[in-house]
Amino acid sequence: MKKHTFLAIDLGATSGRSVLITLSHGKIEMQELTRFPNNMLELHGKYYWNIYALYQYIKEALTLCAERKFPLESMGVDTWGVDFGYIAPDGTLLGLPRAYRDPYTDGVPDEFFKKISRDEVYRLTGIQVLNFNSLYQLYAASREQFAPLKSAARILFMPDLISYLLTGVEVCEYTAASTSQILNPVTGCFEPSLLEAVGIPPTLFANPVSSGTKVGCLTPALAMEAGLPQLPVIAVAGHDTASAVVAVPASNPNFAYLSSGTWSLMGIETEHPIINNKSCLFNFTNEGGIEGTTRFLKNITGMWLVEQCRKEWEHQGHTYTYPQLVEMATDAPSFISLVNPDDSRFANPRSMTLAIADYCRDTGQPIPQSHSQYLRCIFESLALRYREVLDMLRELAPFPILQLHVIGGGSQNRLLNQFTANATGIPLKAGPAEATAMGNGLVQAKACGLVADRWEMRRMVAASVDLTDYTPCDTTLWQDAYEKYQRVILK
Ligand code: LRH
Repeated sequence: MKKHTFLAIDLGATSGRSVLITLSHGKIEMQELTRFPNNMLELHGKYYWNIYALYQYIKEALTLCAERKFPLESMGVDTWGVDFGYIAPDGTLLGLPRAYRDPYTDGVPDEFFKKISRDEVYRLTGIQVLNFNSLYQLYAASREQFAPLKSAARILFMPDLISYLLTGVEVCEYTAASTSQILNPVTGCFEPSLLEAVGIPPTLFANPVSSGTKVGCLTPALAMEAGLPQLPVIAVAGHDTASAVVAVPASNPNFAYLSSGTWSLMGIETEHPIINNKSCLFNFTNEGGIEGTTRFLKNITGMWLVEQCRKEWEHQGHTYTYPQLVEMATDAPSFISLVNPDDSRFANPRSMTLAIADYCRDTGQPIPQSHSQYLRCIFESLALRYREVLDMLRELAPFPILQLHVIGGGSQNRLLNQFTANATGIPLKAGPAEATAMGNGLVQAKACGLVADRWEMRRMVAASVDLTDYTPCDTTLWQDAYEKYQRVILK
């Protein structure tokens, strides 16, 4: 097989990167080209994404590709879920997309359920209720009379919006659209009754297309400025978690994954959506995967807790690398204080350390006394929450779960991996850390006929990266800790 090279643009809610993915002789090579920050922008009490800055960073990556003469076959963009931008009838982008941590959706789901009940919304969409889902953002925007919504002719989800800036072509890619809670996973279409309840016309959304569809080519002006030919842009699995799941190095379906980044997404891949009373009660979601699969999963607040503490400490003059943070936690005493990572006070607090301290005080536990103790508390609590969610998943899964794959940046955290294996009692395989960018590149490879399906992609991933196995140990200690955790979260 000759070499084939693809450009993956992977945008997360705290940083973005451009990565070169090269396939040759059944193996994948990766080269990170650029990495750049992605920060929410507060403007007059509203929170936005600076999409113009993101566009600029992507342009710089394209220019670099031209300068270094990389023989790109195509490019693709994946981003975090749920957010979107508004496009005017003449094609103009109507300002900056709102950021999902903008508190404009606080309490909005309950308002919306007065129009259509929570159970009915879940029955129609199979999507977990999170106040920031696009459905509630649109309802909040409509109640706010948000001007861009009033003037919009089209709504584009983040990956599609970036692809639109690059090509001038509007598409609606399925995996990204599936996170909105407006799409019906059984019909594959936007749900008219939900759109009506929000008070917006169905024409605002294009019909969803599957991952791997060609969007178009770079606009002539952009291609010329970057010094590239008119590169094809592929609608990859636009939702970053969907791209990550593509690159789970599994050889059979009996696995669960934990995509570990700012969020921890724990779930399984299924042939059909699972929508029943229990999945509704446990608030599990049925997001779209590639090849018609369902990503049946649950959001868990992940490295966000660490990222926010780290930022705070940096402002106070203490800068730590990730490996340092892990080392600090390793040396701290175990099981002093535990928190529920998904407690709402951790969603967007002014100070994460104060929020953790408050939680410990309110639940009658010692307040962490050092940075190391905060970190230990976070990592142990995450592992215990993973156990809780994996137990729910085992109840809901149509097959036995025999292996947990931890993928994404968080899979490099050896301490947390061991804690997770101990807490869940399941064999754990860690890697690849750059699953999202790999999945992005692999869907491009499939679009040009180089790979047959996701199982071939996964074989290639397994053959190309170093994976680390973790075997559960100290299980009695962790069982006791889990019982303590359960008492704490009930307080
Ligand atoms: C992870 C993620 C997750 C969504 C959240 C908004 O990056 O895409 O799957 O729920 O961001």
